[in-house]
Amino acid sequence: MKLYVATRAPNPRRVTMFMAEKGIHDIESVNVDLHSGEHRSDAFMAMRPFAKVPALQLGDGRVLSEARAICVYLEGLYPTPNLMGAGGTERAFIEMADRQDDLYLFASVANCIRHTHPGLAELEVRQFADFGAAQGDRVLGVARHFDVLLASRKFVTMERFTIAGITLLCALDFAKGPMKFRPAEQGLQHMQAWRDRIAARPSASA
Ligand SMILES: N[C@@H](CCC(=O)N[C@@H](CS)C(=O)NCC(=O)O)C(=O)O
Repeated sequence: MKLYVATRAPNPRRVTMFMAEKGIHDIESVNVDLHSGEHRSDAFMAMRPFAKVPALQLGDGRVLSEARAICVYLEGLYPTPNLMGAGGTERAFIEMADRQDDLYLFASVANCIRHTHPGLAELEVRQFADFGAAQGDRVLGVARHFDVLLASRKFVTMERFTIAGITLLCALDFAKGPMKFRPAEQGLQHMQAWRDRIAARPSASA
């Protein structure tokens, strides 16, 4: 199998961190240069028509895309440690938390950065600065919600580390770069403490 990733890109990081948590080391990693537009080449788009990373090419040639779908596949192949839930109830609660991270926080961070950062002008054609700024304001509102949640619990959901923690960390670390968003500077001490604790896991620097 081959995993197509890109340096510093947050969505591939969701998969590489997931793999590191599971101790998966036998999947070849192929770097795609987003800044030179390699993901829009005919060869890459033949495999991944939406021109995005990550993408996982299976041994039989089929290609899986979307970070969460790739993780579902890997969870099936490498079931321990369980990161996506054992049994329907756990799976549902973990998926709920993961999708909330993704749809409410990650997406607003990505929209803010993609629409306001000059370095991403070539990826986001056209940029809408006002929309980007409004999405940045939304990040703070969503982060406040997480701060309240994390005041009374060690993990985002369940009593253990799951894929929802990976998605939240990747979103926060993405915001830390171009948006310079640091929870502590916004008075979100619980979220900062959670972030620092999770960032110390070896998988976070995989
Ligand atoms: N929903 C997709 C998002 C993938 C995505 O947006 N990937 C970014 C890198 S983090 C990308 O490939 N961007 C290239 C572009 O937008 O042109 C997933 O979950 O994998």
